[in-house]
Amino acid sequence: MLAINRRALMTGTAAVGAYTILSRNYVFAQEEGPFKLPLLGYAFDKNEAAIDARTMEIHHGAHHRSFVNNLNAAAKANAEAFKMPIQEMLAKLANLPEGIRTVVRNSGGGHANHSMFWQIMGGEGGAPSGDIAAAINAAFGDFAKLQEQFNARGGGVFGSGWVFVTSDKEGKLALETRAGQDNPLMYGRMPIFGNDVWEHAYYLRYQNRRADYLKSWWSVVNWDVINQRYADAKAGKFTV
Ligand code: MN3
Repeated sequence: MLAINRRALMTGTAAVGAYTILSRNYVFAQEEGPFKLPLLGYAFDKNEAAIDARTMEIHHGAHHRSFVNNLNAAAKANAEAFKMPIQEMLAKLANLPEGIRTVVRNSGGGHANHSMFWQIMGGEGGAPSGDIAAAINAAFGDFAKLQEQFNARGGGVFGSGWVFVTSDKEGKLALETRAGQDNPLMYGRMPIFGNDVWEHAYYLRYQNRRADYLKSWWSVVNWDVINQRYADAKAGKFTV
């Protein structure tokens, strides 16, 4: 039954895009266009130590996909404006045509934030290594102090938003929180890593216990990817 449905759906959605996920009772169609939902790069249960597989699946397949679909719909109607890479659009939000600013801010920010989020998880957590470790010590004292401040700031976000460790071009790190799907690129800094504190990111396992989610999240961060993002930021090669 499942296989038949899947085949029918794959065929039936050819007009709106070849990419579909059939998962339990959920089917998510993807619009065609320049924006793609990035693959996770690991199984849905890879972050089980902090985030359950079901949350990962819905968060990636439905929440993130809706940002991608919104961007593709906007790009269809404003092809010229969307020729700019997304990191540039976010950095130059105020200069974009007024008619697309909101979709770029919300869905472009959401696409960038979540693309980062999947990349920087799927790891083993533990203590940071490499250049990022030294930069954390320089900016925050030590890793334990960063975690304490990061968790406090993330816990303090009212409603939906994010907590980030950001870098400037010189590699100086700072903590920042943003409401909604705002991305640090909109404020002149590069997000090296960060945590999603919207309820959809943690509600199934943690309900209202955001502090517990923030605490356990560190066990799945991927320091190799974070080091690569940090190196790209310093080398002027940062994307999203
Ligand atoms: Mn989210």
